[in-house]
Amino acid sequence: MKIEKIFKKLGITGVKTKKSGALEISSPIDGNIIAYVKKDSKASAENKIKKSEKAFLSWRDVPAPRRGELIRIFGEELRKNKEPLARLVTIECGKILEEGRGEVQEMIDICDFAVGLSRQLYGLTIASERPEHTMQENWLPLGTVGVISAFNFPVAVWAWNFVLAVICGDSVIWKPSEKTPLCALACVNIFKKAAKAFGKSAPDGLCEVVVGGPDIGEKIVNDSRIPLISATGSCHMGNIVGPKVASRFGRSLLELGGNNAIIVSNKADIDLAVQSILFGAVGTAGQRCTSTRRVFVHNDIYEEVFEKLKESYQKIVKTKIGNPLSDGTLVGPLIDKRAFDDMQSSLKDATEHGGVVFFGQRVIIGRNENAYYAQPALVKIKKQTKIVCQETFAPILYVMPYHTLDEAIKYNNEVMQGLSSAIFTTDVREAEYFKKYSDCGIANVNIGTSGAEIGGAFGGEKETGGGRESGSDSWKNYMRRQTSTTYFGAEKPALAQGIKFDT
Ligand code: UN1
Repeated sequence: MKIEKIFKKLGITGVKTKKSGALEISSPIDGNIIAYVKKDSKASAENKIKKSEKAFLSWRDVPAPRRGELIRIFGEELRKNKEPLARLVTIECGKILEEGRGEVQEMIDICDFAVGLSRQLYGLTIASERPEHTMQENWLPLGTVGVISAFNFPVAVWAWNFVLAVICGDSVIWKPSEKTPLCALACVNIFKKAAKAFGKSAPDGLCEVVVGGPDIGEKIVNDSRIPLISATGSCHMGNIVGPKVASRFGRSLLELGGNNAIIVSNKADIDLAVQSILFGAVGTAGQRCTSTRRVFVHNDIYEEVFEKLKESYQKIVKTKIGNPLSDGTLVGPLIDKRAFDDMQSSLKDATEHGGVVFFGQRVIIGRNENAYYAQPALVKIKKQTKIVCQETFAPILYVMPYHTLDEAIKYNNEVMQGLSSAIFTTDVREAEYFKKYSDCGIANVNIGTSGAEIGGAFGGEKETGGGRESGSDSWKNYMRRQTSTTYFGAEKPALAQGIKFDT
């Protein structure tokens, strides 16, 4: 499918002609410019915020199960547009088509989840200490939600936020990554079709997109008309966003960096472990926040596991790196030159601190000098050095030995990020012990660190930001909680804590 055809299918128009001041969007597949996308000015962003605010005021009055119906239709539209949208994801961010499709499927899944949830926005009834009083908790729509998303999941992470916010009665203003605005434009068009089919009660402005750099992001972040900012990206970005939102007493939901580890016990099924490590470390060219970056292998099996990993890496390096749209490719390009340079500098640092690096070099695909493909790198290293403790957003896997489980868990927890973790073991005692003491938001047993389902709450501790998105009770982020006490007696109501106040 040609890019023009994809644009047409997804209703993206007017992006082929060069405009001054527009974002130049290039595909990491070959480095060529594919579109020019107009940036928002402060004034146009202001208009969009106003539109979102207005949309919220009518949308909050639509009953939640009806709001769910809109998301049901959106899910249907996504099913119809799955292939072109998956292709656009691949073209704009470089992940392999299979993973592009997976990302759109993740959107469809969260729609289904949200539809059911739209009839289950339950509050509590609470026992009152006073006679003839009832107490309850009401969950009410919150307002306009600001969503800031990253290039590596250009559609799914927005969808987690968007569809939950919509069933909760909120409107959303979205600032996608500057690298992937086309995906955002496509999502808005798909949503518009759903809104049209739903009818008049879906107001304009439920789904706004602002395109631009940090200045536009800052405008949203600082705006007290936006009660919640949900931001996905680096710890550095979170460090800017979090305090700014806090300073205006807004809420933030942060999903930031990860430096995820897998522990391979001497009681592990080794082949199972190797398979999962590969997907976690090499999949998405190491550009997921859940990517596996560190592996701790029990000393008794360290050499064996390392050799098996090396063999698998060798196969991938030989035949599986290439155009992410082609069948059989497992490793596509890095997003840009900067990502490649960061990867190289981390590998250099690892070498200087006792690591032995296998693979990790640049690969030229076609004659594309402006595309940055890299062999996934495998690093044999004894200790967790400073660079190992940093998140490099590239396919680098540091493999280190351990002796006791306590030691391995200590290493797992030693980094500043706390997103995902996993253990491979057939010993239930080890598995449960690990789950109890891993300090991460995700702790898996016999599956890898990446590729979470939408049904669970997604996010992590420490510098990962503490937010929880997607499944479980994450919807509560998008509503405000109200406690309500009602007196239904006819006499003078009692005061709480037994206080007497007789006049
Ligand atoms: C991200 O990289 O920001 O668990 C999100 C996973 C995906 C989501 C990743 N479901 O790997």
